[in-house]
Amino acid sequence: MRNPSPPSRSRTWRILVAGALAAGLSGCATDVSTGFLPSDAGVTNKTGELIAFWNGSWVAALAVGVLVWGLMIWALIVYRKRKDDHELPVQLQYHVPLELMYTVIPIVMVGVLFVFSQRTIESVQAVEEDPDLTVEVYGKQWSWDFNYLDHDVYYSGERVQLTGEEGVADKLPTLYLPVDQNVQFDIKSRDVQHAFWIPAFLYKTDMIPGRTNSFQVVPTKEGVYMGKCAEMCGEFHSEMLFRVAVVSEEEFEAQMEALREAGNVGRLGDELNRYDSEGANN
Ligand SMILES: [Cu+2]
Repeated sequence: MRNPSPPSRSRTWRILVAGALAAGLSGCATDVSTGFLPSDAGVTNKTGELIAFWNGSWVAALAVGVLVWGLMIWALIVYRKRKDDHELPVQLQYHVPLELMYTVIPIVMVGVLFVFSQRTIESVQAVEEDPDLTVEVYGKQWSWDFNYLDHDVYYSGERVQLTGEEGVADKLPTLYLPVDQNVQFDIKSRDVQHAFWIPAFLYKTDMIPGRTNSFQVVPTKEGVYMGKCAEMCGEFHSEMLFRVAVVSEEEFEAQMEALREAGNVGRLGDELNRYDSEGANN
């Protein structure tokens, strides 16, 4: 006699399937057009092409997947072992045309992906001679220093303490950027390796002691975005957070003025680094 499966197991399955469906559907509801990236095409001058590249890669991968799965399923069904069939099927090892085909096709596919990747990287990494603004960012265990070089003012962040209380987000170090201006970032570290990441900008770069990594971006949409360290950098790595406020030019100038009035004049440079010129940590 067949044992019916216990009701608890079928219920578990139903819950799992419903959960997966709900997650899938709510995911679809957020934004398929951005490929579920935490951004949209208008956030910076570069998010549009990054999203297009991401989505294009998914479409290409899915097309290849469907073709391969289709061929596999077709072969499984058509060439399955039938009753009274005890002979080996035709063996095709050392079939040169076939082997050439499955060598050449993947090379062509990787080549196409390479060309599109290279084009996108070149465009995203492109820098102009004369940025509108230069911000020097230092990562430090476990916060951030922002030097607004053109205004000769600075902001020195402190570690966020995630105590579970409300209102922590309001106290995060905030990086102010004027909308529609080309900002150059000079990215550095005071101690160990960190990574400067603004998910909504779809851009992340390493902060390496003794090195400066630069990039430029034009934020094109006012708003407040989250930033974080994306390189495990010690005990309080998870509290190395900041906010990015993309504001109007007037608001930006007012914030620079506020820093000046608070006495934050000048630049917090390499003299505050924790390693010496040989790169050894002090
Ligand atoms: Cu860090």
